[in-house]
Amino acid sequence: MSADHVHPVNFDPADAGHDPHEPHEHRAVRIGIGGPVGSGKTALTAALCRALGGSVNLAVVTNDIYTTEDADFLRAAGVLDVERIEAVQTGACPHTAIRDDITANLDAVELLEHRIPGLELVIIESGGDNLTAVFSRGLVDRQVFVVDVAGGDKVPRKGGPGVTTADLLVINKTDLAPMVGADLGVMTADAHRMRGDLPVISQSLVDTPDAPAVAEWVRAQLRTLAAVS
Ligand SMILES: Nc1nc2c(ncn2[C@@H]2O[C@H](COP(=O)(O)OP(=O)(O)OP(=O)(O)O)[C@@H](O)[C@H]2O)c(=O)[nH]1
Ligand SMILES: [Mg+2]
Repeated sequence: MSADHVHPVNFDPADAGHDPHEPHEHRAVRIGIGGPVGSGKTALTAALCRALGGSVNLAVVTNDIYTTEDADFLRAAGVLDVERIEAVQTGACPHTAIRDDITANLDAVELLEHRIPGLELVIIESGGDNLTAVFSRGLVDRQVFVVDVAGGDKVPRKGGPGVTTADLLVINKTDLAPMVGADLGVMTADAHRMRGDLPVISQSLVDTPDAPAVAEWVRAQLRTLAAVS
């Protein structure tokens, strides 16, 4: 796919003079959030904005196939100022724009870095995709993979690079476990077996709307990455 078909859709005319490929000194930490359709990526992104927005200078890039639905949701939720949210329309399978041709996402990140002085963190939400979709390490410094309980307790043991290699696996919607007959003990045990020492967080955004455990993990990544840069 060419970059002509994958583009940030809400460029502000005020950014028109900006060449995203121009070298610049400041680079924000980039954290990708991926996972199957409807697992709770946008809800987690909103929760992180609420939890971290007061103390971390952050922005968000959303990816949707044909719409700007997720960016629209975040704007409407009022979790961030609108100039801190950029939408990329992938026009194809979401993994294309986060793994194969990351140009539009890089452009969106660099636009935000240009627009917001001292930007520390950019959260990039992938479009919902299957268990094989992961971010290029050229796009993100860390990646979170979100699966949900409603998909059944078999999901972690099905594996795939998101489940096995993401820097953090989130098992979301634990409040729904009794409704769908999912065994959280099995999910957690399978997740740890598939991932070795990599961390797993189980959460419900109904019970803990600000995702405190994931927010703490993000803070730890910011400290680690700031120390090595
Ligand atoms: N019960 C429950 N619902 C949740 C939880 N987290 C998210 N949801 C709901 O699940 C639905 C899908 O959440 P989204 O955040 O839109 O999921 P997504 O992964 O961004 O979806 P796509 O971007 O379309 O792939 C929404 O109705 C959320 O309100 C949770 O922990 N518990
Ligand atoms: Mg979403």
